[in-house]
Amino acid sequence: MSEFEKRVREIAEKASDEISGVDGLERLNEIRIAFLGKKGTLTSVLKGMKDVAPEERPQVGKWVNDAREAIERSIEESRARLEAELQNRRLSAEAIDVTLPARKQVSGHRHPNTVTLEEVERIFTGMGYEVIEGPEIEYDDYNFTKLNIPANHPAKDEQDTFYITDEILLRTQTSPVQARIMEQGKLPIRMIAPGRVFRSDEVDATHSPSFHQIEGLVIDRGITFADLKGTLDIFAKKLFGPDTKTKFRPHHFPFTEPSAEVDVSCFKCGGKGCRFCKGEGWIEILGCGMVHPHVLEMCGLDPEVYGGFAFGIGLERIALLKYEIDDMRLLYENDVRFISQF
Ligand code: 2NL
Repeated sequence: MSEFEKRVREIAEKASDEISGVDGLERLNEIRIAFLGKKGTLTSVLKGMKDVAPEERPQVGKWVNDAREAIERSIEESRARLEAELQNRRLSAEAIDVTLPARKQVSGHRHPNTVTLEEVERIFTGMGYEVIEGPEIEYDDYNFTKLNIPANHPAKDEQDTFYITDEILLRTQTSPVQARIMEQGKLPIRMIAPGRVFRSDEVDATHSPSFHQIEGLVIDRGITFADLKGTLDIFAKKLFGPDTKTKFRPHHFPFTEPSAEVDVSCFKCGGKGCRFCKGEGWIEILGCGMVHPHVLEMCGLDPEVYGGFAFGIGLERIALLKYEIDDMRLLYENDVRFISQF
């Protein structure tokens, strides 16, 4: 055996040993470069060709080429084996256990306050009203003075609230939003002002220091108490059903004159008296009245020319009634098992 043939065989055997013991694709590539690369062991044999007698060169060339092909073949086989192993390992690591219980998709639910507010807004926008919001932090002037509740007025005591400075407070009603709109002087006005209000009340089944109001205001020439009655009667029928009757009881509010509280016939017993209406047949739902001339004046309108009516609805009160919820605190706990019943 010639010296060349022996060298090529040794190289081929060594390559075969290393390839069969390979444990990764990177190592396999290193082996390929070590034997077949530009500076590889097998390539170096070809570089020794200049020392070979010309008639023997084709034979040496054939040995080298055969060895190269054999090494390339076993590298390819190893690569295929290693890639298959890698793929199998990945597949078993990423296996999905289809017998596991599915993850629950928990979805929320609109709050009963929101559902109720949207219904009230739908009724009034349907009658041509705008929905206007304003700041929860207000000037004492807009919250009280312009609404005919001057300093030392007893109504101010009742509603006494959270002061930030002597002049700035958390609003106790949403009427300051309406006072601001009157001041802008664009008439006529047909609006409702929904939003959060604050009062220093203790928490119980029907009270909370923070709750929501929807106040309404209509200002134009020639508005009468009949407009007020007709509007709120339609509102009550749309909210509680077409058989609902309304009753206007005289009342007093500082910002309206005359003023009234509105009762609706009990939608559970139709007015006969039951546990729900505590035997009365009637349920109070809101307060209202004709806007006091002094309020109009303080908000820049001439009471000789313009007049109108206003009303205030407690959103939680309506939501509790509509959904027959007996404790206001349930509305603030935000337990989705409760919320999603409505
Ligand atoms: C109630 C009573 C009421 C008003 C709110 C109002 C607003 C302006 C002028 C005059 Cl800008 N009045 N609002 C009027 C009467 C009653 O609310 O018991 N709410 C729960």
